[in-house]
Amino acid sequence: MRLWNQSLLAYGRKMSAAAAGPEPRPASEPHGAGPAAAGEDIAEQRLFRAIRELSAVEPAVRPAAYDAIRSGSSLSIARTLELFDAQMASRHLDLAARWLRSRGTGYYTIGSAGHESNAAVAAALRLTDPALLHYRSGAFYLVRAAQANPRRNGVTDVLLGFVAAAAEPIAGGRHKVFGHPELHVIPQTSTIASHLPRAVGLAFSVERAAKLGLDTPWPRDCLVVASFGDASVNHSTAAGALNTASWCAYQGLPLPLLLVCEDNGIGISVRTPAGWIESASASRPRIKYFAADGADLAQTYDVAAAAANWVRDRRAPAFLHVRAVRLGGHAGTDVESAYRSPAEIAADTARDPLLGTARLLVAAGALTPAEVLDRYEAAKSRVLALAAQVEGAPRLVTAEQVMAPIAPRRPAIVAANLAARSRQVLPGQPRGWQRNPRQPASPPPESAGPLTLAQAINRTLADEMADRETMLVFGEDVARKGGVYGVTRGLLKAFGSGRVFDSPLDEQSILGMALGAGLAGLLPVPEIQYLAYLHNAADQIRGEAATLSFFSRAQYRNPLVVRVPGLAYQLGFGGHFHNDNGLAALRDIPGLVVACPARAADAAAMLRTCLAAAELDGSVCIFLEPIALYHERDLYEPGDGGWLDHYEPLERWAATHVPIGRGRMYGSGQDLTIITFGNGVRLSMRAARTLAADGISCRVLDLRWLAPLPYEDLLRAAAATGRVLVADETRRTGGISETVITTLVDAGFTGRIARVASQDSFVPLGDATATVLLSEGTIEDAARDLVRG
Ligand SMILES: Cc1ncc(C[n+]2csc(CCOP(=O)(O)OP(=O)(O)O)c2C)c(N)n1
Ligand SMILES: [Mg+2]
Repeated sequence: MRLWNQSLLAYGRKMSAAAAGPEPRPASEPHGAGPAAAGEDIAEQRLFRAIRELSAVEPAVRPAAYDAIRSGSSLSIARTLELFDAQMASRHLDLAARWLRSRGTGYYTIGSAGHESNAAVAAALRLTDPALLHYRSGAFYLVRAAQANPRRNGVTDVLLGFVAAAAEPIAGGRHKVFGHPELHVIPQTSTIASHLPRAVGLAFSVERAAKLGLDTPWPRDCLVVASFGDASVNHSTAAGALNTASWCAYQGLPLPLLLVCEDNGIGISVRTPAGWIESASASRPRIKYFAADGADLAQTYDVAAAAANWVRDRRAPAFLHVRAVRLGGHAGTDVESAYRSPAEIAADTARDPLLGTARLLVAAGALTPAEVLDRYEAAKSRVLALAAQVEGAPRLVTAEQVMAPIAPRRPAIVAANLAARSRQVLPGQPRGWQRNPRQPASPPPESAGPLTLAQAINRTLADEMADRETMLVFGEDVARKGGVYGVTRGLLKAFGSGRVFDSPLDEQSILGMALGAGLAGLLPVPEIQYLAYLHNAADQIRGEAATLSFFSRAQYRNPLVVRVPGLAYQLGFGGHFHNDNGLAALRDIPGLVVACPARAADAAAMLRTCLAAAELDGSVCIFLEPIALYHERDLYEPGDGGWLDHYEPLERWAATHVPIGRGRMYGSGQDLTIITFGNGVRLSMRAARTLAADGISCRVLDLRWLAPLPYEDLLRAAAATGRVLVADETRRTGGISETVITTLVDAGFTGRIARVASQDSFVPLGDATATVLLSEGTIEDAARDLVRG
């Protein structure tokens, strides 16, 4: 034990002299350090000195465990001692992290030192209040772990995270995050504030579920707690989330959300202006502001309890501002002395939450200073003993192990779900859509004649909403207006404002709402009004939705189908933002499903597949709808109705099921395979007809799924003719054709390949549009070159 302390202290000394930069690999460093290092951890020495100097009260009789720690506080002495133990264990976890790092066995050193009063916030809440936590939440986590039944050893959980052990309970060695389903702590990414839109969405959704008579994983009176740092408040994601919380509460929507700002006055090296958090947060409409001194555990507990009661009882948001300090720099690699004066650093020690709690306990006569120090050393021994035990824990060793939870898929179960629904209702019997009391008796869509793409999506949404009671449709203009293109028309009337509603104009909030809804057990189908506007909120897909399963070993999932009208060729409504044809930002996200139906029949089947996959497997799906094809009716000639499809009756849904990653072949031409998707399907089919007149017979493969690509279909289609032309409406750089060709080459295709794509340009207004977009003529020319050239 002594040796560990010494090596740990030596490491602290070494790091204070190290240069700033990425975490060093201490491979060359000897394990352990000499006894000369002992006693050089300055911050700890200052803490010891301050504790020794506390003026001890020696009451004739020790106070009772249930006595208040201080007159007027609702925190008892017994509870203070428990929380003090959690605070100290958290502090020792920070030191253990640095010690493990110094030995090359740990990989994460961002600590909680100075923030340990969040133990009191945890104590003021319930185990079953879902928590989305800041990365300095060690003490909060330990208190939560102790609240569990049976009680968990949170220290071991955190240590396993430091060493990236496969047995770590939440991320299984994939990251160091605070999380555990039994503790209702949902893991967060390192992207500051990115969890706040989800937290707002979760608070909204627990209430919305109750309104709809649906269960969530949490009790009816739960609240959602989300914590974050002071610098994070400046992030536009935080600003958007706070605004949306305010926007909801302002119009009386219930939103039980406790926002906890742990304000240490600095973000890495950038100071937060004095008074800024209070000024920026105390006057937000309908978000009640509370403030507490994090150096004072009793005050923090009392204020946190008041804030929690306020949120729980009123089902309204509150902002709890806890003033903290940051001890030991931003992370183990941070040389704080480069940007803070010694006096500033020393001043923080006086506000050390451990000292504050020691002061409370000594003043109450519950402990003497010597007993505090003994307790501190005992806690250190326990944590370091556990740290030594986890050092050799097995890690993830194969890519398969690492990747297993990215997007677990069970296509057979998805297909069976659709088949079971086919069997549920006999032909001729009313089904969900018609049984819905809000739905005026209307003929089923299959008897309505051939439909456009937009109509088919509309009818499918209605059919699915009727059968899937957890499904919500929301976004900008989707409810009252029924969508900019009418795709959600009639849904509000049929299913009510509890399930179909307009959102504020903030894509991050829309997606965050969806992420929260998914966690609450709902099936969110948000709409992002145009593909161009997905980009300003892309992190909610890339960083949040797509990673949750990965960082939680699939214990948490993000069932999600985001409808995104997009792509180009809109006549009369031009310009880049309504014709964005860039998909690169979606294509590289591990596990993400990107569906792109070109016609009505595929849209209906693929949307059903996405919804079933989201509900059953937690799949994160982007449903990309080519706007230019929404209302298209014809294929070759005006009036031919070649782009319309009949809506399949329910009893044929199993037979017409389109699994994720299956393409669709048109024709059986022998000269050339055109591989395409979206608008390119119609362009290519028209080109193929012209080419046929020239004696070139083509087949056209519609990929339908842009992620994952229909691998088997792709290879089969290419092999069928030995010549492949990729007709890609996205840009040449980063577009779909890059991945199609790479896939074929990787698979050993040795035939001829060429591609035509849109220019690496933004899309201009007016007739100039045609100069940058893939055209039918370009496809024809390239096909002739490929076959004859
Ligand atoms: C979006 C984003 N930008 C930058 C970073 C890098 N970064 C990590 S922590 C941090 C400062 C956060 O400060 P604050 O919110 O005050 O939390 P504290 O570390 O002080 O507790 C920064 C800039 C990040 N993680 N996420
Ligand atoms: Mg800070």
